[in-house]
Amino acid sequence: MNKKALITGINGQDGSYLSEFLLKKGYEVWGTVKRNSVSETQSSRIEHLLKDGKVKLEYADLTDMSSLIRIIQKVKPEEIYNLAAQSHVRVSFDQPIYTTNVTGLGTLNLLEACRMVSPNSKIYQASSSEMFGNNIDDDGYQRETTPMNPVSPYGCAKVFSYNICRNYRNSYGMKIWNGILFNHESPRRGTNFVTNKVVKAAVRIKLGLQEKLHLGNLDATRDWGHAKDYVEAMWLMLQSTLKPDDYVCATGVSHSVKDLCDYTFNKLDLDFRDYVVIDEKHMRPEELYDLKGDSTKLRSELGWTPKYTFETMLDEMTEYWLNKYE
Ligand code: NAP
Ligand code: G4F
Repeated sequence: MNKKALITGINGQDGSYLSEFLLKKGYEVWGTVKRNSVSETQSSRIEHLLKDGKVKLEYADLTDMSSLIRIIQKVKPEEIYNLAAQSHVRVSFDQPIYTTNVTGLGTLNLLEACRMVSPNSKIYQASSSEMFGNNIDDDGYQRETTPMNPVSPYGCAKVFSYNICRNYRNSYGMKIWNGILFNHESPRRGTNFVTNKVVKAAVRIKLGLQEKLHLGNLDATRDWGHAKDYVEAMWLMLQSTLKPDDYVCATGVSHSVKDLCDYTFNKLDLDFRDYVVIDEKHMRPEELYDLKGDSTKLRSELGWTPKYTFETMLDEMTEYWLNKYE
């Protein structure tokens, strides 16, 4: 019998890559989607997987525990990947209560649903480097032991989820892993996150479809990896024969938003300084300045290695937008 996996937020960037990854491994893949008035939108990233019923979808919302109980009861999955969230940091300042309800309390709804109807399912929780805030160890990295000091409503909600997962693991012996993932991107990344926003705009400028690119803080640095590499890390955690644990997943290399602009525009024979406009609208009330992760634990205990670099990832994203417009 094939193993069954349930992915919350299956139509997100990570959900779509994880579905492809698990299907290749022979899993029966189930996913939850949030109802949208435009039905194409609610499954746009996984349209290619819906043909032949490869992936099975159910409506559910992290804020509606009854919907979670219903689907977990129906599927009884061996593995649950909790990827659903209001995942945009800037938006979390505009919608702090909604973000906390979904990204924080939503996780508790899922844990309770699981404890009631499928306590033996293994659970992956999508924790985030945003939880560290501006805390950095003396050697310049963040790792599993770095104290958490979130600087956004999103970060605060993720810290709650991280802690409640550890609490349910310790209190009830539930098999729960926190993957503390640093930023990961791809052509499927929402275009309101900085990487895909920059790449899409650079291509449009090159093709004469756009004149300027409005951005916020160019000095912030991030450890950017590729989502395809990171979904493999999620799966590796749930296959571990060691006790359930928390793992940082990162490339260990960081770049500034300025470096990102420089590399992307240069590849298209453009100078970003001619096009980028600094716009207060994209600044955050509190900024997380620098992220660089040490994933030694994940690499040494579970054998994870990323295949993409910052440059090969941006090349793939540029190629995607060029093909799309040409
Ligand atoms: P994403 O593209 O924003 O996908 C999030 C998914 O969650 C979407 O399918 C979204 O549906 C769904 N969702 C939103 N609110 C929901 C609700 N109330 N109930 C059920 N589903 C809901 O995010 P991602 O980049 O794939 O990230 C996956 C997870 O990893 C998220 O939890 C994110 O916070 C976390 N994370 C991401 C990164 C990163 O760099 N990508 C790093 C660390 C952690 P709609 O599209 O219909 O809104
Ligand atoms: O691309 P971003 O919006 O990603 P951010 O805030 O780091 O959050 C992402 O990564 C987290 C992991 O650390 C995830 F948990 C979270 O779900 C999400 O996937 O912004 C990156 C940096 C920030 O410093 C921001 O201030 O880029 C800066 N930035 C500058 N101009 C901008 C812009 N960000 C966005 N989104 N849009 C701009 O115009």
